[in-house]
Amino acid sequence: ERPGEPSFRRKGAEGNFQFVLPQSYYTDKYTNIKDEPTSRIPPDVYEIKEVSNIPDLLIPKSLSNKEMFSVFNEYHRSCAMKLVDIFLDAKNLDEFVSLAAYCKNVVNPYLYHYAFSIALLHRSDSKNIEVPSHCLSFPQLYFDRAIFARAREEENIIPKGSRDAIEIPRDYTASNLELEHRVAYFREDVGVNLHHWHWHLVYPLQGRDNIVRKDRRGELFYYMHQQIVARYNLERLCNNLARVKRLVDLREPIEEGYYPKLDNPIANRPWPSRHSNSRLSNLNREVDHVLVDIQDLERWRDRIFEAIHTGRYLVDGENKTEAFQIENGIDILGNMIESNVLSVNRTEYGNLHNHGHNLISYVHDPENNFGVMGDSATAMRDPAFYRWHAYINYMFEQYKHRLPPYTVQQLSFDGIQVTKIQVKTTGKPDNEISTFWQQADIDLSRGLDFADKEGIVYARVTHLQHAPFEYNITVNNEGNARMGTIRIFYAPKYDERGYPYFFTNQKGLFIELDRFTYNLNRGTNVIVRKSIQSSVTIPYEQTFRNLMNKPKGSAQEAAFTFCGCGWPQHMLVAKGNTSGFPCELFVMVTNYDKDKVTGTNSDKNCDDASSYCGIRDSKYPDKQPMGFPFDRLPRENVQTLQQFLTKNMNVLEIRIRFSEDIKASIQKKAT
Ligand code: CUO
Repeated sequence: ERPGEPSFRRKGAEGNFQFVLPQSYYTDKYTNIKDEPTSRIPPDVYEIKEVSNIPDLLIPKSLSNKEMFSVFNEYHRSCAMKLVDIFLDAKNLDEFVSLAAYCKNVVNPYLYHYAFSIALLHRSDSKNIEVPSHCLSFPQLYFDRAIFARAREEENIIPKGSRDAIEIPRDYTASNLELEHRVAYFREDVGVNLHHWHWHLVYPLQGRDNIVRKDRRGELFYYMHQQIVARYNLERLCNNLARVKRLVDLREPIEEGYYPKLDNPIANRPWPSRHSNSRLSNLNREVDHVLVDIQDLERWRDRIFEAIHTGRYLVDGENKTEAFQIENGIDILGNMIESNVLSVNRTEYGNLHNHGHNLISYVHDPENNFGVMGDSATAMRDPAFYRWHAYINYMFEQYKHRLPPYTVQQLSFDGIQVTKIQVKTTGKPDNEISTFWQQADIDLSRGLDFADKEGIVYARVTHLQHAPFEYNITVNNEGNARMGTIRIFYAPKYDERGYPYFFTNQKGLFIELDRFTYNLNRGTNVIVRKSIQSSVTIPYEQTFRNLMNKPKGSAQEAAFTFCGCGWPQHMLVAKGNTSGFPCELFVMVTNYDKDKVTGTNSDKNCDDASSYCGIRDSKYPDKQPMGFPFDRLPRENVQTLQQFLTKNMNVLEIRIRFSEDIKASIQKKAT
């Protein structure tokens, strides 16, 4: 990239533009480049106009160019949101582009990328512009640091056409002798981490109302992270590990160490590691404006529990309390615990979840640079992430368990019966899902400074994959034609000891696989639904194909670059095991008349993964509480899943069978 070139491309038939900067935009260090002849510039030229008012960047610039930026740090966020405001205030797209180009080399590059991406997502005139892929801009945050020297070597020494993709071994952070490493393929998956980075981009913690105040965002914070913990727990059970332990006591040593083996592209040094049994400490990081004691977190936690258990919270600045209402109590609690600027009372309930990230991220040395838990792009790599979020989830559960159980009537859909469920995979026995390793190649060249701008070097990653499958669901409708919502979840059938679960223990392990509406005719309906249609995932191509170099301006390029938020399709189901890991697949049909939400938009380009990400510029498309029907304790006398079922639900035992075969999928020989 030429310095100052904004990292995005305008989409459309015209293809890509090369951006030409006004001379005055070049900072001193690039003076030699600004005098270069423009003949190097290809024909599609977009000339950036100089803005008449140079923005005041004092606040964004106060974070140095060599410091890593953290979304969990309030001061860093304030710097970024100031820049977001500047971008949002640009009168039109040309002015926005011009401002973006001006700011690119002036402010911290990581902060810039974050602020620029938020502005792109939230300006009405930039909806058709792709958000730059985080993994292409900062590959160091996603791939083993060892490959970058090799990538440079390939690019320098090996001529185009003869380069091979650089394979990243699956065991690069440890080996399976280290128990926690058995689930490293989940924690370190590129798609999983991209999803988490993207989710926090769509739901920033502070900023203007149209950025922060999104429908049920506090509830979605709870639900999306609850599902991550449920998915991680299932993955652990498949690998003979017990469910993750909550980080209950902030003063106990944290058993799990973590060695990221990643480079920090901004600070230009490796990410710090955490050795086993490290203890959290109070933080006093003057430069990052972080001053927080463990005791602060304990106080906020206790106050939040008091609010949960009394069912009332203290209103900010007033000597009165308000009750959590059944309709939005979980949303209020989500904002409070996270905590974002919508929190009802930050003085009283503080900044619990974010400072948990901060405390853990500085554990190795409270006076040094933060570790992977401090960045939403890398946090999910660390076993401590799941311990902290399992604890946060426990707080939400405490609230949910105080709500009245759903009655049989609330759960039922009169005249509707789910009579049969089948899961089919081509070439496999019925009701078996097949998993294996797959390899994909990712272009590293965009995020690295290669001398040869045309050079491409691929990293070859190995990730979990499953064979595509379909659900066949038979539903009997005794009434007239009507619309139903089909909800599909699954959970492990047996616990760590091989015993069946009590419903109260199993309900938190249910993982959403899909939710969709279906027009039910009178009589028998056979609903066929494919795994790739899932409402929790984005397509495989969106994770991997858009990480490859595509022909400029091609249809392929246009198709996969929107909205990166969504669980990656290749991680839809857990790994299982070689003998066929038993799970229970649950299907429920509910009445769409009660589920439908007025005022939702469909955004065909951006609603693939609405269950975990919502829909852009729209209300959350389901009226039921997120996680329904597993979010509350069951009615009296229900001890097992079978006892919980009403006629509009059914359960099927499935097996997930893993094979060690490695299949090649999207592989490109580098050119
Ligand atoms: Cu996503 Cu703690 O919120 O990482």
